[in-house]
Amino acid sequence: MKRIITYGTFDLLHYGHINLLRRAKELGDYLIVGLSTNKFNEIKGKKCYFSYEERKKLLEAIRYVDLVIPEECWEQKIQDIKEYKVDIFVMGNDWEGKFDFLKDYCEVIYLERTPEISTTKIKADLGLNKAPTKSI
Ligand code: C2G
Repeated sequence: MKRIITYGTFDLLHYGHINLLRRAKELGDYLIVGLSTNKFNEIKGKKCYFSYEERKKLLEAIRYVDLVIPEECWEQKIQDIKEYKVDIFVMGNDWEGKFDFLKDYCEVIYLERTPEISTTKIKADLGLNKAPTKSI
């Protein structure tokens, strides 16, 4: 049983996220997703549209995802890899090289990012980057 782990915010879930999760799962048999909590997103400087619980529900509905765990800090990855007996750590290549220190604990693979889509682009295209409008 080859166990894979990846991490992210996965806000406004889109096909770029799905492409990543599908290819991550194809590398093994069991995919764990470390989902950034609301608090950790503040540390990452990310303002989420969906709450942690809402984002967790969406991820758990994806056939490629076997387990969702909270990602509360940058430093938990080594502990997670040991605790969940992870064989491969996977991230999109916008993180290329950033997690190479994990090679002491498991294989590290960076997968091609889906170029044309991002949560930021969705928000911009929908004009959601402005201050929230008052509900009428
Ligand atoms: N991703 C992708 N293609 C996109 C958008 C995202 O492949 N068009 C990938 C990212 O490379 C990442 C994953 O989907 O591997 C989740 O992306 P985000 O939710 O933006 O996660 P991020 O904020 O990068 O958080 O400790 C790691 C961090 O939690 C990663």
